[in-house]
This record gives sequence, C-alpha cells and structure tokens, in this order.
Amino acid sequence: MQQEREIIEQLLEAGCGEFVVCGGARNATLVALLEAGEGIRVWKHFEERGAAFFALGRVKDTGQPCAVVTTSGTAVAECLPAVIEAHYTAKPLIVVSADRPESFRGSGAPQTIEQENLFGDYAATSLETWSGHLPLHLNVSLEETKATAESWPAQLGGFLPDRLPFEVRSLRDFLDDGVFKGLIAMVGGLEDADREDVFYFLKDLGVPVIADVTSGIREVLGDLIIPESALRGNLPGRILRIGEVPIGRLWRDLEDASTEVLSICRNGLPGLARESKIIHAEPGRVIRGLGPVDAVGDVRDDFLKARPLLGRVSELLEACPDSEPGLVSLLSVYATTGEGLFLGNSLPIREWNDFAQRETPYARVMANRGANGIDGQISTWLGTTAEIEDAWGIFGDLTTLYDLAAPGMFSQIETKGRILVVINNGGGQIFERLPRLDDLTEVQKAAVVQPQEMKLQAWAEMWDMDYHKITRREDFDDLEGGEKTLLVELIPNATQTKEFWERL
Ligand SMILES: Cc1ncc(C[n+]2csc(CCOP(=O)(O)OP(=O)(O)O)c2C)c(N)n1
Repeated sequence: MQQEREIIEQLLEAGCGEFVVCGGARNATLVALLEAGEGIRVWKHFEERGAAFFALGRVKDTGQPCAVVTTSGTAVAECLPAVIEAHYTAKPLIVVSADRPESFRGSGAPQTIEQENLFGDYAATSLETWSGHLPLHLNVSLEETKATAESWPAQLGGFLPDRLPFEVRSLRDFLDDGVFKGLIAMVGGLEDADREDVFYFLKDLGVPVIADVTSGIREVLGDLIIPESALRGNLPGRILRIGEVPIGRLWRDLEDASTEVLSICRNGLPGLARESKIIHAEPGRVIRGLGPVDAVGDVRDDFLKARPLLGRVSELLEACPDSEPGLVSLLSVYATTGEGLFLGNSLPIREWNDFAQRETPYARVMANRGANGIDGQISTWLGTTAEIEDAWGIFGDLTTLYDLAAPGMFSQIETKGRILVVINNGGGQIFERLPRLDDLTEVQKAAVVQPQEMKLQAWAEMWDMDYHKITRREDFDDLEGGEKTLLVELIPNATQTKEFWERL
C-alpha cells in the first residue's frame, strides 16, 4: 500500500492529475487508492488499448499528462500503439503497469511477462529524468496484499516539461537573401497554442500556403491557400513546413525532389528520410521570436493558375453529389456547427483536407497523425472531447471495427450533441485508388481492401446510440444530434464515387 501511494503521489507532484484505470488483481490497490484520492480525476475502462488512446485524447485536450494504469501481463502491451502515437506527437502519456515481484521475472508464472522497458525507445522509464515531451512508462513490482484504501487528499503539482531549445536563426536564414522566390509554406497539424502566431506570420509573409485542416487555420487564410495539386510537376525551390507532417501526397513526393525543406515542429523529426533542415521547437514561439516579416510580393502569381483547380473540384462535387467526396463535402458544412472535430486516418482526413468547405473554421480540430494508425481513433476522439457537447468525429469503416469497445466510455463522458460518423464504403477504399495496386487481380486486391459487410445499426443498438443513415444529399436534412450519441452511417454512392475520381 505504501508503495502504491508513493507512486501516485510522485505522479501527482509531476502534474499528472488524471488517470484512466483498467482494473485487475495486481493493480487493485493502485486503482482503489486513485478512486479514494480527493481531487484525482479517475476514468474507468476495461480494455487497455482503448484506455491508452483515451488517455492520449485527454493529454491532447488538456495539454497535461494523463496516466493509464494497467495490471500485469499482456494488459501492459496493449498500450504500445498509443505510446507510439504519443511518442511521434511528443505527448506526455504515462503508463503505470503493475508487475509481479522481481523474483518472478523470466519464470513463466501466470500473467508474468517481461514488462521492464517493454516500450523500448518509445517511452522514458524514469520520472526523475523525464523531459515531459515523450511518453513515460513506470513499471512497479507489487505484492498481492489485501487491497484497502481510505479517502485521502491529493496534492497536485504543476506540469513542468523541459523547455524546447529556442532557435530563430535557421528560420531567418531560410527566409533571407531573396530566397523567397519559389517559397511555399506547408502547414500540418498545429497545437492550439501555435495557431494564432502561425496565422499572422503567414498573412504577413504572403507566400502561397498548403494548409491541412488539422492546422486549424486552413479556413481563414483566404487567397493564400492553394491546392497541392497545383504543385504537381511544378515543385517550388523551397518549402517551409510548420507543424506536423502534412497529410497529402505532395509531402511524400518531396522525398525524391531537390526542393530545400525547413521544418519547424515539436517532435524534432524531419518527416523525410532525405536531407532537410529542422527546428525542434514550438512553432508559435519561434515565429514570435522572429519578429515582423516583410511581405514577399507577387511570387504568388506563379501559382495563381492553381485557383481554377479549386473551381474544377467544386464543379465535380456538384456533378457527383452522392459520391464519397460529395457527401464528405456536405458533411463538412454541417460539422461547422460542432464544438470539436476529430478526423480519423485514411480517406476521411484526406478527403476532408481536399474537399471540405474552406470558409468557416472548425473548433478544436484534431487527429492522430503521429504514426498514421487506424487503431484507437474513436477512443482518442472520446478522450479529446470528454467534456464538450456537440463533438463530431469522422471515421472509416475498418477504423471503426478496430475500436468497437470505445463506446464503453459513453457513461463517463458528455454525449449531448455527439455525432459519430462512419463512412461505410466497404473496407479500406484508400487502397482501391493506389496506382501501385492496379495490376492485382480482383481476388488479390480484395485481400488488401478487406471489404466487410456489417450492420452498423446493430452496433448503435449495442451501445444505446441513436442511428441515422445517409446515402444521398437529402438525408442530411433531418440530421440532428440529441442527448445520446448519434451514429451516422454514411454510405456513398459507389458509381458516383468512381465517376468523380475518373473525371478529376
Ligand atoms: C493499425 C493499422 N493497421 C493497418 C494500417 C494500414 N491501413 C491504412 S489505411 C487502411 C484502411 C482503412 O480503411 P477504412 O477505415 O475503412 O478507411 P477508408 O480507407 O475506407 O477511408 C489500413 C488497413 C494502419 N494505418 N494502421
């Protein structure tokens, strides 16, 4: 008991006041003590993979650490995907795993696995030397003594991550000496804290911008925005990337291009396997440090031919209204009424990026783009929006199948106005359009696409969600959230979707 209390107090002191507990025999005292701690925020989950992603969502929402508490054995290993995601997005996700006493290690005794350092390079293992910018794994060997816990007052300390280095010179050098020629900015996902600084900087600079929806500023940059298709075969000399790795194809194409790239990002990773420059810092802080910048002038004319491309997309969206891009485009208008928007990986985030409305910004737009996994998406969304009404989340069908237990959290979170949209296009449709797979036989391709036939309405019933099906534009008319989560199954018209892509 003493040992369990100590570890909780150390975490509280380090600023971790939220815990997602997955109960078991070995961690029962830990769980009970957390429940008994006055002022500790405790979430309960029965499934560790979802719990870890939910905890990651809490970190994303609050900017503070959140710990998932597991029992021993494979329960700990279930946290690996979320830890990896947290690693690549530099988030303070903590895993506290109860382990059997040291003498059991290597014995093969029940529920005994090698838990020490299970997450390898993805997590720090000492609270004393933890930077606060990465996940932390604390593995505690515990005896199975009788579990008891009495109410106790918890003292929460402040979360004080190490400061990232401050670096402005590389950015100034990159922008100086007439290098504006051919400069484009690419903005990936941004934290709330960075958005305003990045917005004003880009407005002042006046260069063309490719901004992801997860930047939160795509809808307010007006004429500066160009579609990335404008750069196909017309790559600029320099790209300034700000924030997370951009979503679109263009970033991958840069791998083989001679374009000079400077990235300013919080995880300190270049996002390209070839040579490029990097500033490992909070983008907003670097930009504030740079001070005022001069507008670049008319370089943008090079890219003005890009604007008709946007017009052409609008025409096609009108011509194929019930195609997947058509329905996503209309959905994007409805989602502006929400208080939060979470975009699942694969096509939802890509199609949103390319075809969503560009006039009204979204509140608190988020995604998991660290490792691009399709797992744990709904759980992360529930974590990021646990306390807000009118939260919207958009997910693919296979992505949804990964996280069917996520709604187990509904009873602990806000569900009023919550809209869970599943784009049910029959499997991993992203693979249908991969040119690399064109020569596969139907059977071979199906093994990649994995079409599934499932009745989502039954899933809605299972977790007491309201249900609404959309197969055409008109079905949006009576789309309205209520007290319970509303599951919206959006089934695009496959013929129109095919036509859309063929004509684009
Ligand atoms: C955990 C994980 N497994 C596999 C993949 C590879 N993958 C990327 S997209 C995708 C298909 C996603 O299908 P769905 O959720 O239906 O979305 P759609 O492609 O139809 O938009 C898969 C399997 C991944 N990114 N993450």
